[in-house]
Amino acid sequence: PRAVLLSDYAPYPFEIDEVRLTFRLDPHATRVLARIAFRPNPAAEPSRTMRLDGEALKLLSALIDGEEVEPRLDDTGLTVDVPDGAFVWEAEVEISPADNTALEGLYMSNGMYCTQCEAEGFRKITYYPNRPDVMAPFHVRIDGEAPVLLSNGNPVHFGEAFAEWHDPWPKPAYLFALVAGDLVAHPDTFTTKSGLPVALNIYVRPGDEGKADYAMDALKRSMRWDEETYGREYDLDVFNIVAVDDFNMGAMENKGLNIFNSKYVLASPETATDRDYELIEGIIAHEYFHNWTGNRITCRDWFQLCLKEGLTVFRDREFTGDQRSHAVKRIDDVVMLRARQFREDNGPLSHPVRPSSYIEINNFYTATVYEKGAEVIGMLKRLVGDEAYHRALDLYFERHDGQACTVEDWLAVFQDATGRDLHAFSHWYTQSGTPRLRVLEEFEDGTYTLHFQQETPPTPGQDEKGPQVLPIAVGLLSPEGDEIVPTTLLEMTESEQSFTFEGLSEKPVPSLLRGFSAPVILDRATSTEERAFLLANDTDPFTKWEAGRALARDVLIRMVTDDAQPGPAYLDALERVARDDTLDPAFRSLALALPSDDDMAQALADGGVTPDPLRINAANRALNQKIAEHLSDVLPQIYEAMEVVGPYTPDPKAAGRRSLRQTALALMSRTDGGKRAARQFETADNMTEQMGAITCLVRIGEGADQLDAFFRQWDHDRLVLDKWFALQAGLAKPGDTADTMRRLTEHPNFDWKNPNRFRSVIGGIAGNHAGFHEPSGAVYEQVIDWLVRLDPLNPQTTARMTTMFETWHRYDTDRQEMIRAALGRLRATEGLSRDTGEMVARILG
Ligand code: DPP
Ligand code: ZN
Repeated sequence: PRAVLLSDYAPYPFEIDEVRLTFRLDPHATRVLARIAFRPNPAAEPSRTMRLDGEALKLLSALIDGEEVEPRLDDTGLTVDVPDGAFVWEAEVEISPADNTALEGLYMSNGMYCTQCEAEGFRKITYYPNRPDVMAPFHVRIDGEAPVLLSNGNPVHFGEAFAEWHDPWPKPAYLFALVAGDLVAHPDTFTTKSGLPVALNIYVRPGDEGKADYAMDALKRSMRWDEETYGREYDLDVFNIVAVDDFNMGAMENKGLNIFNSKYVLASPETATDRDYELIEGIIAHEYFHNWTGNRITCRDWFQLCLKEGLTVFRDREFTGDQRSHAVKRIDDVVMLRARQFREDNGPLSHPVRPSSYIEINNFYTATVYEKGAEVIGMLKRLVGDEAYHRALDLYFERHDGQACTVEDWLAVFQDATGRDLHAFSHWYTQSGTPRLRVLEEFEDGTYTLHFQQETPPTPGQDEKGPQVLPIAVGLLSPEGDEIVPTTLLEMTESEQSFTFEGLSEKPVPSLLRGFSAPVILDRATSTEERAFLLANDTDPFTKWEAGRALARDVLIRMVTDDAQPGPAYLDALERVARDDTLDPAFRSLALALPSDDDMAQALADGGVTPDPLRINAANRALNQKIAEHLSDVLPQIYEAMEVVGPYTPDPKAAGRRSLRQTALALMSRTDGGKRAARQFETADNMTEQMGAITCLVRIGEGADQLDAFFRQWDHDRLVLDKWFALQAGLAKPGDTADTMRRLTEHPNFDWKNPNRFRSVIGGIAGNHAGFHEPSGAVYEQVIDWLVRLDPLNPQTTARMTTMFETWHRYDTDRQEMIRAALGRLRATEGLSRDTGEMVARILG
């Protein structure tokens, strides 16, 4: 397969005035009639042949201006001669949604028709210039028996077994959507700031009624927030969301008809955890916010994916921060960024926020494009300030509404709105790798100097790196713990740079990279005492938490490398946090948690030590045990004090209390044999507490009866059963992991064709660091067996799962060889998909 290059971009030779589609639905023989009005694109080279993309389509007829034509067909589309000037293309194709297991294009899920067209699924529906810079209004007619027939835009006409929809907003084909099925609406209304009424509906399967209230509430809050924060109003008469059980991704922002993985819509207190509620809120917001950042202003080509994704992630983070807690949200996001994006950036899959080449674009919906893309926006906002940021965004919407844009357009808006030269900053989009930031300090005659040095290690295809523009937010504390210099932004642009603070009476303690102001790895030799001091005294919640995290990491490293025991400085500092009632419970819960085993493997590898997964896991357990013993007085008090009385509500305050309570329960379970957890399992009336209890039990090797009871209680609920599978996969003991995986995948409820279920087991194993890397390599082999099996059916999910092997270079030579051999076997599979082929080739390097 050939790589697509950013440098090869050329505009499409034709524009489209209107697309009219008619669907005659049938599971095995759906007919799609397309009538498309083309005319030459004045901005492109004139062409008398037209290329249309198409895959797995049976062409029944093709006409231009009413005359039959004979296009030249090939594997990826067709070419046809066209007249001079405007013309109308008409084609009828037949497709088989029931046989579409890739879940891309038009497919079926539980008897319901649905679509997924991002990035290039529309070419499996009809012949079309399937690229985001070709935008058109769509008129869609659906003929089908299903009671609910939906497409984008506004409804224009309904009748017996048909529906017509019109979407007046020109859009790229990746935003097309169609849904047909036996669905129940959860209706509501919203009135925009300008007074326009919008009919809102969330469609779910019969039986799931009553599980859409929270998503609806989140949607209305998102709509209001985008009006108030960005001045963005909704622009159609209706906004529909549909929950689908079989979905490769989280959700999709199709114009006026968002389609969601049901996992991110359906919730009830009995079936969803606090974390599920928070994800639903965030993803509903994310997809809604795409209406402006993605749909009204879209991407010129797929290299610009971060233009919509980085910005929309940034916007949904701001929203969640406003709805809940900015401090907690920032910490959560940094934990995720390090776990996923730093990990990616440190291995063979490292790529820039804007890649310059791909084989399969679906492989670039990555943590780098999304999360690092959002970090880049956050840095930009910090550098220009809040007011200028919003001025630039206003200009962006004003200048580019209705267009397909590039990163250059985005940066030009900031340059024009602020007068700032952003050339150096633009390297964040093109240079891959995580910068290492080294810090030395100096104090003399009342002057305190911070010397910074940055370096970005080589990454695939990029050996030489220049310095990045780093916004470094810094505060200074006096040795007594008072803040003497409040948060100040230092702007680093060179490889080496120093900043001074004058007029200080004594050497201060620096609080560096407040709010995690740049996505870098901070490297600074510091003492346990100083970290404990910052954990106790820092005013910035992120750096306060970070100090505790660094303490825990240092302790774990010494436990792994020197068999050291955790010292009192760490344990006492932790106890002070645990006892500090002035802190937000959600924050306290985060501060008491340890870095994951995967984080520790990365930290050890960064320090030149080959990580041993079993030792890391043993150290984690030993440290948790020590903490539990050290905090044995205070944990039961926390557990009692954080009880939330009354009926369950998913609000952030109650959720924060439950989170801290769960942290206490998890620690106490290390020393009480699971007594309290078993009691909580009996009495829990909500999934957060039920799941919390059973997790504690399984983690300490107990809970067999509870797992059975849980299964019997929930065997009818797909989303809850996913949790049951994921829990066992994620917490299997290293020696049992291969057997556990076999038992789970042989279970009658292991519906491996359902991406959520597949991910719950195979992804659960991937998250079980010691289990995945158990020394015999048997788990690697089993995972590969499953990827070989899934690939012909669902290349996208298979390719995504290969990232569990992206860190192979960290480990000892035995593991490296076993992983390489296992991946080699996948690579050699007859007929391997382009998706998986590209990923395996990149991972193996
Ligand atoms: N564009 C989608 C999103 O919202 C991709 N599934 O991220
Ligand atoms: Zn998105």
